[in-house]
Amino acid sequence: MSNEPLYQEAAAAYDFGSEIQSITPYGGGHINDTYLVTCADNQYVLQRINGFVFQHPDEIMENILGITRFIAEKLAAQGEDPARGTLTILKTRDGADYYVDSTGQYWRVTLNIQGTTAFETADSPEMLTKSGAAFGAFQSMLADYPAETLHETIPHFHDTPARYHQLAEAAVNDKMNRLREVTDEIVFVHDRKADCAILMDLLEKGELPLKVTHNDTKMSNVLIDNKTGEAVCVIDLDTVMPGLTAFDFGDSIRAGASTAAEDETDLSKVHFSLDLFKAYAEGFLREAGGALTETEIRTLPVGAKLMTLEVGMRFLADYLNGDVYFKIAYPQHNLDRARNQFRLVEEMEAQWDDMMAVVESYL
Ligand code: GN1
Ligand code: MG
Repeated sequence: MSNEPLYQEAAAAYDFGSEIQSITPYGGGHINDTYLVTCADNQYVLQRINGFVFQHPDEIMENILGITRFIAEKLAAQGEDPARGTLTILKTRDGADYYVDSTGQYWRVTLNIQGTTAFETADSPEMLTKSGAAFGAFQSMLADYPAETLHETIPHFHDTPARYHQLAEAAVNDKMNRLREVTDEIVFVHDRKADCAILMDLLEKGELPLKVTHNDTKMSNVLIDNKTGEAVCVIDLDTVMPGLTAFDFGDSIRAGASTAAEDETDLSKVHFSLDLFKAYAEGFLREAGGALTETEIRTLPVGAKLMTLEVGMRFLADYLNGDVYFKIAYPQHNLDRARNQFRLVEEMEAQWDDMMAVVESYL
């Protein structure tokens, strides 16, 4: 075995149609390793699937192939270009949908959608309305997808009480001896323990329907056209699974309706913007609203609060566990992210009645 970097071994498994000019790290994802492969005639995205986070990468690829084919057919029938509107998986030289390298890690390649950008936060309310419409349309398009064929890529992904439990376990174990630094944060979460169960309880009682959802609808998972500002394509399909509409709406709000990046440490800059919330709701409900029940619409703000609290708990648990899940750039990164998300939760609570009024105007 040579000691060339693994991404080069992976790239060599593909025929890109023209000579590779460069392979460079790409994007801001916290989980997979992503590279942009620039060739003479085209660009591709090469990704190593994180095998710690995703225990069955083959099942992920099966999900993604099914979903992208389904969406591609619908786009083609509407006269739209599937190569821009959804991800296209490139086959290996051996005709496989992914490559397993000499160390057993999984790689995949998609066409890079040219002339687009993934934004960490929205530039304007209009951008948020467009990304809301894109995620709303994504959910509508998958409304008749055979959900029973989807693998659950991460079980209990948005089961907030389960996430609470994982945090409690991390605190009890206190592997890194960091618990003493985070007592305020633990109290913050504990005070909201009852809230964690709101959505899962409604699901269990049959009052909220299970849908095919994206489950990771942050702003940077929709590509925006550099020229027109239109939302072109929803990406990062690793967590498409059965879920609640409130998960997708809520996760977008968490990321998109904040005035600062997810890891901004100056908390005086971190605000929940009701205007951005309104803007996203407008786009999302225009595209998905027709199919939603009254309870689904009324629980959208709960989704926003719980997705924010939940990922804050996940960052905090990962900090306590020694940063084994999310990529970090410095030792306190996960703690800073958690504090940032909890600040947003507080701001949402302070603007709760206004959030409710926005969604109720759609009933
Ligand atoms: C992770 O991979 P990325 O960066 O899109 C995480 C999401 C979190 C997000 C927080 C599979 O998403 O659940 O909301 O970080 N994905 C997984 O930025 O855990
Ligand atoms: Mg992701």
